[in-house]
Amino acid sequence: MPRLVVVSNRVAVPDTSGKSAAGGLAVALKEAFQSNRGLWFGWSGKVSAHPSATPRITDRGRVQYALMDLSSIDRQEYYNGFANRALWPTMHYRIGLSEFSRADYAGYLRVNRTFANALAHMVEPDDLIWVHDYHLIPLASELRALGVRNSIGYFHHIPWPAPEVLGTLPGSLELLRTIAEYNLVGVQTDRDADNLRRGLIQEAGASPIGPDRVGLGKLRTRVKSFPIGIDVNGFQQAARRPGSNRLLTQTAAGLGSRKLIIGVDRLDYSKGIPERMESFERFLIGNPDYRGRVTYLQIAPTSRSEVPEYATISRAVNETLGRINGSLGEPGWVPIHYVSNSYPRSILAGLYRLAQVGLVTPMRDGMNLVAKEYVAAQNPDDPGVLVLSKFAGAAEQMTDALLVNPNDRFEVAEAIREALQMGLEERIRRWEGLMSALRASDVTQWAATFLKDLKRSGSGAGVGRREGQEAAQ
Ligand code: ADQ
Repeated sequence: MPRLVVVSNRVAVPDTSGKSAAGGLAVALKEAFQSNRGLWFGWSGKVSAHPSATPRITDRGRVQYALMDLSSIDRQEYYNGFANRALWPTMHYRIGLSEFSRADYAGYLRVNRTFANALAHMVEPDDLIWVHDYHLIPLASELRALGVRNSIGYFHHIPWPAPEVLGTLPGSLELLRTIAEYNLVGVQTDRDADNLRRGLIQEAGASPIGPDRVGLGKLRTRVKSFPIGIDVNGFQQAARRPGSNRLLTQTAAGLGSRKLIIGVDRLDYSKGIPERMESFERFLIGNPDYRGRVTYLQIAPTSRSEVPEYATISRAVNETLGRINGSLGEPGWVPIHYVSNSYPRSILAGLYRLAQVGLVTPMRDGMNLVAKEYVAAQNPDDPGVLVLSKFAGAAEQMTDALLVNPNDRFEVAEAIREALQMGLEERIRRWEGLMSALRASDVTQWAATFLKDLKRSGSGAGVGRREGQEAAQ
């Protein structure tokens, strides 16, 4: 079995008892790491005045964790800057929010080169290398320049936009050329795969080779969708025996005969939280008999607080929340409850199960795991209804949800009404359809399928390397 080398911006190191970290990727890789030796490489999340050029190694059983610190300028330019102020908004079709700076872009390329230099020394000839997400698009190109011939795959967790949108970002042509250095590129949906292939062909001059391969010079790359899933059984079990905490017990006790609508998101403008609150407001205005009979709980932990656009969305959420609760609330009833903490999976699962409606209305999302978690957590005999944005990647598989355009407050308000009034028979029929979609691609299968395809996508020797380039090893 070849060793599996995973590279991601952040690394989930298990604690000393060997207990796995809870993140989605950690769960996805658990099985892969059980059958293969493994190395997981990435940023420690820490800033240091003099970061070392070599990683700190932590051994946990068969897996080594290799962590790099960043300087504060690296964090600013690579992470807060190009990745989160330029790439993130552009990839989410928000070109008006994209802030490009040459210094940030140079920092992004510099950190990718630093990571490649550190990783290249650790790579063994048969290793299978799997790189994750938009922070690290140029990594394969930097590794190839150092003579690394291994099979290298990349999975893109966020949307890949149409070429007309990506093309607005300076540097995007270079990114397209560097992505062609991967043997396999995975995206969340067929639409993303189509967008990326079109970008490679129309902008970077690649030629199509069969349905999912393109050639650029001597490089051959497969571009395919691998919709990410969740740990379906784990979530179901957690929902049957939820943990206990104040939010869960107070929410359950405070509801009485009221119905619950739930939203759970990182606080991010791509998630459409103020727009969702306005849709709920529209629903209450159009259906006054529901006032006092339904509560909307929004859980949204703060994220990326150093990036200015995230302070703006935080203000927008607070203003919208205050306005709606002020104008529509009544003594003894607050329409929207808002909390900004993170909660363990067992608590989230319990909250999902309490809610008659899961309101998942991002303006744009790579996949959206909350939609899947909400469905998995439902009581099969009395399931709630998922209202899902058609701009979430999850909508491609979850066609039994009530699919909505999150920009249309009236349409979302109408879907909320339909969800709250839906009869048991239809709820069960839709939920069963959604569960079979979830089971068809759970997170362990997702990782296994990607790795199987990566193994088949070429050894890397002579494939995916620049013309005339000599191997350094
Ligand atoms: P995210 O943008 O973070 O992920 P999402 O897919 O919804 O979006 O995943 C969020 C995860 O965080 C879920 O597992 C959720 O349970 C958890 N979470 C949210 N709020 C929480 C809270 N208060 N406490 C604890 N946990 C909380 C990116 C892309 C997505 C893509 C994923 C995976 O933006 O489109 O689905 O990666 O590829």
